[in-house]
Parts: sequence; C-alpha cells; structure tokens
Amino acid sequence: MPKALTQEQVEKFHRDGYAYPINLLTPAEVADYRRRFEELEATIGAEAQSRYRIKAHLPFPWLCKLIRHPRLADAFEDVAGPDVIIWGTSWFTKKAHDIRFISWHQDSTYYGIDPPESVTAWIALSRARRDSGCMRVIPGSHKGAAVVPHVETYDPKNLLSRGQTILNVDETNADFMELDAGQFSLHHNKLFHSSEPNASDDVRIGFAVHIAPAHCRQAQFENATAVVVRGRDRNNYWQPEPYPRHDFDPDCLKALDEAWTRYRKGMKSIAQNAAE
Ligand SMILES: O=C(O)CCC(=O)C(=O)O
Repeated sequence: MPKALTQEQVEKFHRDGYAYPINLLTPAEVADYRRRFEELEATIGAEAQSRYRIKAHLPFPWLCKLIRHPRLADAFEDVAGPDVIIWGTSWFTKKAHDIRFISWHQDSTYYGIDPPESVTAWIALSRARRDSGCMRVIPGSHKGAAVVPHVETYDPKNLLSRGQTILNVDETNADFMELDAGQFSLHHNKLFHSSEPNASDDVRIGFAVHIAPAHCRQAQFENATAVVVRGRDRNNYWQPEPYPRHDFDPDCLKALDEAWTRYRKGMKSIAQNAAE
C-alpha cells in the first residue's frame, strides 16, 4: 500500500509523469514558512530565487527541516523506491500581478542526473491556481528522450536563468496542477512543464525539492553533494552537506556558492551537447 499517494496517484505518476495534490503542511505550518520566506526577502532586499539557487535550503535550518519532512520521502518511495536522496532545491516565486512566466522545458536536459530519474516535489507555500500561474504539464511527455532540444532565449520575463524553451509544444492536453497552500505535486524530470504569469492578487510561492533514487549519480561534475533522507547511498555517489547552525551560516553560504558554480558549469556543457 502506498505511504503518501493514493494508488491512483501512483499509477498516474507512472503513466503521465506527475501526481497531485498531496497534503504536506498544516495551515499553521504554511503560515510559519511563509512568514520566514517574507522575512528572508525583507532581510536580503531581493528575491530569494535570485540569490539562493539549486540548493536554496543550504543556509537555512527551517528549509533543511522542510526537506526532511517524512511525507516527501514517503511520496518519493511510493513512486521510485527506498533509497532517497535530495540533491537540490529551488524557489519559484511570482509576485502578485507578475508578468513573468516559465517556458516549456524539461529538467533532465539540464540536471545531469544519471539515470534521469530525478523527481521534483513542488511545495505550494501559497495558493497555486490557474490565475496565479500554477504549473502546467504535458501528460506522458516523460516517456520520450531525456535530452530534448531547447532554445535559450534569455528573455528577462522568463524565470528560467537561460530562458530555456522547448519550441512548438502541443498544449492540447496540458494539465494545470492546481494546489492549495501546504500541498505539493510530484513531476518526473523528463516531463515537459511550464507556467504562466500570476494574474492574481497574491504572491505565488513554490519551493521545489529535487529528489532522486540513490542509485543515480551526478554525471556532469565531481563532488556532488546531497542529503540522504531515507535508506542508504550504497554506491557512495554523494558527499554530505553541512547543516546550518543558524540562518546565513557562512560555512553553508560557501558550500552553496561552490555548489552553484559546479552546477552552472555542468549545465553549460549539457546545453552545448544538446545543441550539437
Ligand atoms: O514554478 C514553476 O512554475 C515551474 C517550476 C519548475 O520548473 C520546476 O519545479 O521544475
């Protein structure tokens, strides 16, 4: 019997490449995480997503706690097995009435996770609906290639760092993964996904947790780090990460900086290979 998903959601994940909604946080917990997120942005005077990339949890004990929430590992186990590592996290936020969007893309083209079996748990810390620009997905698109051609548009309205875009996606069967605050969705790293601008009066806050089975490794660079949240890293593919003693722990900020540098270089070579 599945631990966090329904049997239908498990089947949907394998058939269509995604599943939602899955309950995670109580209203009080959501309010607490949202307050901490708002305080973080007020403190740095910038968007969290512009500063803390690919391992956004690393300098913050409250985010290190969130990624260890047992229901995330439960949900992952339901679709991908017992040895569970978290190799990354990313903020995806849009302010109220924000024209920014996320173009159609496929995570596996850029992640470098081999085999390409990474799964993202996208946690809604505010309501994610069609009007606020929730995620859109193409059912079944995870069954194709792990690296598909993207053009890199560098459109400033695109929240992806390179504006990476799959052209001419047939949107006829696109599904909108609507979530309440405190719920999450799962999507396979080969799934085509995107999201539209936020036309609502509230900010849309997503915290994406990148999870993989421990038999996957990072193929694009050495010394990749991860948190083993369940089971074991039997092949010793992943090095441990420091745990922050407090917000903005300098050792963790340094580790984050090094991780982002390694990832950015690796991402460049993946994109170049895909273009050749
Ligand atoms: O937040 C969004 O709209 C897109 C998120 C995304 O691309 C991802 O989690 O991989």
